[in-house]
Amino acid sequence: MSDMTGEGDRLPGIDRGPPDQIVLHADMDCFYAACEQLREPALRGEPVVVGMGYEPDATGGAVATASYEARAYGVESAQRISEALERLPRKVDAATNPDLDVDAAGFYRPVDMEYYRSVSREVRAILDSVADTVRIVSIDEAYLDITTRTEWDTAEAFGRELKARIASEVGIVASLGIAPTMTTAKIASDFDKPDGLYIVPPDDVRSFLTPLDIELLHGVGPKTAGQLRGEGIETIGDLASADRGWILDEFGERGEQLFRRARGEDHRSVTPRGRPKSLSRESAVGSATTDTTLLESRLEALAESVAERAMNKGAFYRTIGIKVVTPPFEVTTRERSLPGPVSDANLVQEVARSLFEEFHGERVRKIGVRVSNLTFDSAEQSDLVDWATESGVADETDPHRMRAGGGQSSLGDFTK
Ligand code: TTP
Ligand code: MG
Repeated sequence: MSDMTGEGDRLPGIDRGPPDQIVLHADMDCFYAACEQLREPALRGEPVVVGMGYEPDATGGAVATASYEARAYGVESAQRISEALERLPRKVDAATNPDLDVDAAGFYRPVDMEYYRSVSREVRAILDSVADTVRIVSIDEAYLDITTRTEWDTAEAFGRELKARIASEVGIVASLGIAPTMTTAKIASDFDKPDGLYIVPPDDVRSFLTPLDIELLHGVGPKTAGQLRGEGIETIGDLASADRGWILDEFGERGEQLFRRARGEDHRSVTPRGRPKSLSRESAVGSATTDTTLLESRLEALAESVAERAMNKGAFYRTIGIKVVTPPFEVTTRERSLPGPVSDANLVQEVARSLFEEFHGERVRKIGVRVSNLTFDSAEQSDLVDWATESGVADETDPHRMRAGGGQSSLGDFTK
């Protein structure tokens, strides 16, 4: 489900994400190979392949990554080692085999995760020091919220300085993208790789995205790309100007999300991993139904499941909401805030049922439950019991249609 909060006051077509957000996406160049070159300076500037199974007696194995010098020979991540060796023989083999050219050979090294993790931690310490919030995505990739740390005019200098710090204090190269949204920042960090630094100020987002291949859009894998290409949609711009109704028919709610992202709209803000802004569960009912009993029991199960997830994460919530989808794709959300943070499955069920009352009799094809306004400190839990009768209860029912792209996506396709 998407982020339901604070979105009702923006006009269509001019919203580019949370106001004034500056997002930096960092992705290290050929990370494992860069680590090997850091540890073994003789490898710098050389073709280096990191992987398993290249020893003479080994049979299987794949390339984890290759230095850019090795990529020039056609070696790439996920390739079979046997294929990599055909393109780029090992130096040690070339030295003793007169049929091989030692100048067109490379260094092969096994994967050493422990070492790469230690390098990653050094990079993270620098990232933490220059950002308000850092979301770690993988061992070599992170999003930074740098909104209060720079301005658009100084973003490039900020990026240059960060790259220089990572190079001098750790000794590896980071490619950076800076943009008003996470989607665009990620594309930007890849755009100028290796040793990249690419800034996309708010006014340039649409023109930056328009000519790019559809597959560069976050959430579009090879399968979706194939489907889109079959319809003549090759670029992000093609998708942005495609017929919205057709996209919804073809891809459902996910289509709505992709359509918005293609148009440069992405409401996610950078949150640290493991500390989501909301937790949600939703479920489609076979074919749309008006059966209140069935829908309520579905809603209760979802409420219980969300409450359990929150409890497992040690999260307390102050806001409980529901999402109701009526055919074809009309999404409505309602939510209610409590005076203080709680963790109580019965309460989630009770509020969800009460919010659902206004939909009794409507045909519904999908429903969802969401808790938000999360806190993770148990000391903050309110001991409030009968919240509903307290005078401080606010009903923050949100009449606006839910927007795609925020918070916890039930589609799970934006963590690619
Ligand atoms: P990536 O950032 O995708 O790749 P990279 O850092 O090697 O190269 P670049 O960013 O310059 O394009 O992945 C980070 C690390 O994850 C990579 O160094 C090795 C590992 N990895 C694998 O083990 N298998 C894979 O298929 C991929 C893509 C990466
Ligand atoms: Mg990388």
